[in-house]
Amino acid sequence: SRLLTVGAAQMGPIQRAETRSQVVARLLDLLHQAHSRGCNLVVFPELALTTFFPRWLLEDANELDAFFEKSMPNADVQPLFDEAKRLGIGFYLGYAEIAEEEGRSCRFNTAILVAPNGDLIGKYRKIHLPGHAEYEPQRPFQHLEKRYFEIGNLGWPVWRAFGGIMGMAICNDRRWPETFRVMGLQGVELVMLGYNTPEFNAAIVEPGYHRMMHHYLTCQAGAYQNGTWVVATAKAGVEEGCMLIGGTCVVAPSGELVAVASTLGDELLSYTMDLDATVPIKTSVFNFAKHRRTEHYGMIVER
Ligand code: CDT
Repeated sequence: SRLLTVGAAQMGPIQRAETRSQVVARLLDLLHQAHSRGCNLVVFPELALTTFFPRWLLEDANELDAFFEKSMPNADVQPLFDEAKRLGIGFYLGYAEIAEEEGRSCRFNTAILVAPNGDLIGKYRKIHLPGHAEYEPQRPFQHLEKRYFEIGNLGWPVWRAFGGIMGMAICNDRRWPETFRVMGLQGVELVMLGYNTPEFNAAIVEPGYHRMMHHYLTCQAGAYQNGTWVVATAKAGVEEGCMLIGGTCVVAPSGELVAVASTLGDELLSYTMDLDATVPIKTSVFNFAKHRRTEHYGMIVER
């Protein structure tokens, strides 16, 4: 067996007035709980350093830039890197990134994976950006991810770390089977995913319980169909008047939910997983080499 104890560090709401150092203090508290439970790795949420700012139209560039990190780590976040290194815990952290690429400033919705010794293992930039690019007055809350972020340009790599094969995704990515399959084709054994999912979806009329059902459904399907563990970590609760679903969870390669958070606040969920539990699925029903029929899949990338 290859055992790995993972902490899913759910966060309650982050209000707009909360400073980075106040947020980092909360992350440190969750990290200490993870240490006391023997975690090797902690998964923090999407955009874990700020409130979910795409809910507002921000036309002032300085106001918008204040939600982005120009470097990582930076002075505000360094205490998290230092303490995680001291405790020997790796982590996934979601944040808004401004990067200088080919002479221009690009904004991404980003997650990084940091090793227990503090080294950066890898970076992922969100590919499936939900919502819209223009202000929509009929919405009680905007969802302007298509305005504020560029489509991630790093694909879905996997990394050999923590004794297994690690992958990252962010929030809306989980609803797309391609996200999991691209990593599954590379043998992924643990997909880490942070999310901010509002309870109310202005785009369609649906029963409220569908939001949580679709969250579990997609994480469980992605796990099972690729024989991988999934750790999905929410930012939850009422943030600036907008309710974010919780539902932080650990899903086994069988597709079973094996751990679920019980609150809508800061809560450390921990679970000891056996990365070898991926093997029975990967070598039987989803043995890709044996059973995939790629000659019939062309339409998936042609359309
Ligand atoms: N953060 C994020 O990607 N949230 C989306 C909301 C979709 S509704 C516009 C999600 O898929 O949960």
